[in-house]
Amino acid sequence: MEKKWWKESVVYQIYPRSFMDSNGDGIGDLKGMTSKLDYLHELGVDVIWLSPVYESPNDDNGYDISDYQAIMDEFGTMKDWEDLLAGLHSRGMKLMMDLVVNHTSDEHKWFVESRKSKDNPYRDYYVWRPGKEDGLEPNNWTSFFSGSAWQKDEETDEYFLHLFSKKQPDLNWENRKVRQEIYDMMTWWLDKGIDGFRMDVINLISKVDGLPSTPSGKRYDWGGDYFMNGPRVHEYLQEMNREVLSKYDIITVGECPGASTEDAAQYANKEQTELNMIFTFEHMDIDSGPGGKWDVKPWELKDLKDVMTKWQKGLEGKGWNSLYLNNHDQPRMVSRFGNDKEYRVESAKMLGTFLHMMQGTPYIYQGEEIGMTNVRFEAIEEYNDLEIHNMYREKVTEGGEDHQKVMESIYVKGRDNARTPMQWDESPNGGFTTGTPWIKVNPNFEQINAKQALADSNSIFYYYQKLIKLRKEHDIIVYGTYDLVAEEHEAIYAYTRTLGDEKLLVVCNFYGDEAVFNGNYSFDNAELLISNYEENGNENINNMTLRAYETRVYLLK
Ligand code: ISL
Ligand code: CA
Repeated sequence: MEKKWWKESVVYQIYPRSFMDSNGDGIGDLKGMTSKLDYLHELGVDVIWLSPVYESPNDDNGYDISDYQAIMDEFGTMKDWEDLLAGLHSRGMKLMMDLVVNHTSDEHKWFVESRKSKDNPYRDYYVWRPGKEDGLEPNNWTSFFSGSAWQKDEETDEYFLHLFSKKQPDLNWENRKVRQEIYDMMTWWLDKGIDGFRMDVINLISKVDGLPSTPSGKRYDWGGDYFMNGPRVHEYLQEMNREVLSKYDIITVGECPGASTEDAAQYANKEQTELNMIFTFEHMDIDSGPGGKWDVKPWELKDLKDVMTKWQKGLEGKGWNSLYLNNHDQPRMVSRFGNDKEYRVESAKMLGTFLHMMQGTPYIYQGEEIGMTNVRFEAIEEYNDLEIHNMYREKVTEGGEDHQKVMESIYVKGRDNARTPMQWDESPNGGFTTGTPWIKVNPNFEQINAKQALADSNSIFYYYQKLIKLRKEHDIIVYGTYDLVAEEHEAIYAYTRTLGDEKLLVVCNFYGDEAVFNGNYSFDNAELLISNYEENGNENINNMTLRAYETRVYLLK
């Protein structure tokens, strides 16, 4: 397999609003990030992915951009951003910027113009349609954030499309001028020295011709089939690749909800005519029932095995995976897939091992490296996320559903679980701010914080440091071929990686009870590369008893 630096890298995602506040206004900022670069360098990560820091009215915390070439005032200045970039580069780290080009903010100058009149030169930058004769929206699609995907604009009496909030109008990618503006903007950032892009919902940019309603006949319905992996998406990405990406040695990852492994093999094809890799969502859906994200059901290990194996094998020799268990849109991984009570440390380390030993580029989300957990706020008002508020309004305020039941679903799935401030130390507000934080700090900050982790040689932090270091020492961790083993085991997820004569055996106990793993491996030498427990004398790799959430990785030669 072809060697690439972005395959050998580990990425760390920063959610700027919640990382570190330098000036006491309660909002994380660029200077705050720069003050923590030594911390990130010590962890050993190679690339920082910054969630959006561009000018934005913050309807969706920066994913609604009003100027792609300016920095949000709350986060600082362009000079602060340049200092951050220089600070990263001087430590040998790289910077990946978020690229949000499926939509802009409705306060972007293009949209301000576009809505003025039907013959405005910017009209066709967005997706405008007249309503139906009966006064209904142009079609029955719902937005990701509840309600119709259309908003009527009084100025011209037409509707515009917004797959996300009504302050996030969708750009019209069919318009060549729109694409050119985006490519020019990307080139401008690349020429400032950035090292790559994470592309927000990039597989939604091409909509099916005619924007048809779904066949269900429902007044509002999920229209994903008409805009996920749409008819011209590969054409657009190949054009972007030719005109921009191929001219730089960068890392690119496309966020692609609803993409199959076949789609991914095209987006992340090994000829590299589109992107380096994509984010899949399939493993993020295993705890959702037929009603979608908020229809919470317990996840099953069998489903996790099926989905992860499908992606590992599905891209083998064809593309490249990205590996993640949480981000700013998802609950905390230790609360979701591990045990955030008595086995918090053990299970966080197990999950990290499980992920980092697979084939693909691992992504760490801020706070994951210290085992931060989900949060339970009493009142709906304590939440900030518009997805949560829109859903609550639709279900409880308007729909009459039970308040407590909906709150329970927020405790499990709400995006704000990931957005509470980074917990740096045991001082008020976890050392995140000297002021009042924009969203409350998780009350467990006195026990769980970076200062505590740095003082404890057995911490999750140092365990992650070791995982990252192992990746640099063993090609097999990056390039080895994946195979699931002990497929039917109900408690253990085990797999091997193979490269030349070497084999890696990764065994993970996903539960709090002891579990036995039986293998049939012949080898001259088995080296324990990493484990989250002290060795216990039971080192026969063909018959091992794993303690609660125990994980072990052996190199067999
Ligand atoms: O968060 C989700 C599940 O609740 C997803 O549906 C998410 O909205 C989707 O993956 C797109 O996410 C990205 O684009 C959104 C933004 O709100 C997210 O933060 C971003 O990651 C719109 O820009
Ligand atoms: Ca600040």
